[in-house]
Amino acid sequence: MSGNQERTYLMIKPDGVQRGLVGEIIKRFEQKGFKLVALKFVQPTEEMLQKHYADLSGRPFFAGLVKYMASGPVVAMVWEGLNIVKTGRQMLGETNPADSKPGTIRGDFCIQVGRNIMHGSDSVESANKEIALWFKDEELVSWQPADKVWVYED
Ligand code: IDP
Ligand code: MG
Repeated sequence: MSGNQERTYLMIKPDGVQRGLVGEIIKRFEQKGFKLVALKFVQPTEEMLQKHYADLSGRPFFAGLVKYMASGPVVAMVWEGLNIVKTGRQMLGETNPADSKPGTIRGDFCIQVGRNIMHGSDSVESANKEIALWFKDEELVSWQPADKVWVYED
């Protein structure tokens, strides 16, 4: 797999959905030039979220985090592109919106860490794990964007 095919798992959290930010968030990744590989609108179970956030299970905010994340539907997505894990995190901003720069998603659209509207994988390894947790292989769509040669040098 070439560098241009790096993938990340992005998820618009229940507050992002409730606040009508789905289109705005997806637009930013589309406009950047990244490629959408999979997308679904789901009501996650607490069990899924406990798995998704397993690394944080010892943290005091874990129960509240799972409850918040299960409080409504989320938009689960896989996106692809050169350095997308790192760039995706930069587009999201810091975990705490208070530390996020204007121009980032969290910097522009939210205020508190417990309502930070969006998830993005923090490494290629966790991206692969998260993609496998949220999507079946056959849900990942293979297609060639028509603008590929205008986004990448080769
Ligand atoms: P990340 O989403 O930027 O990767 P993580 O440290 O992986 O940040 O935390 C996962 C999620 O847990 C955060 O996005 C946020 O929703 C929530 N969270 C993290 N720290 C706190 C906290 O101190 N209080 C409440 N929620 C938190
Ligand atoms: Mg994280």
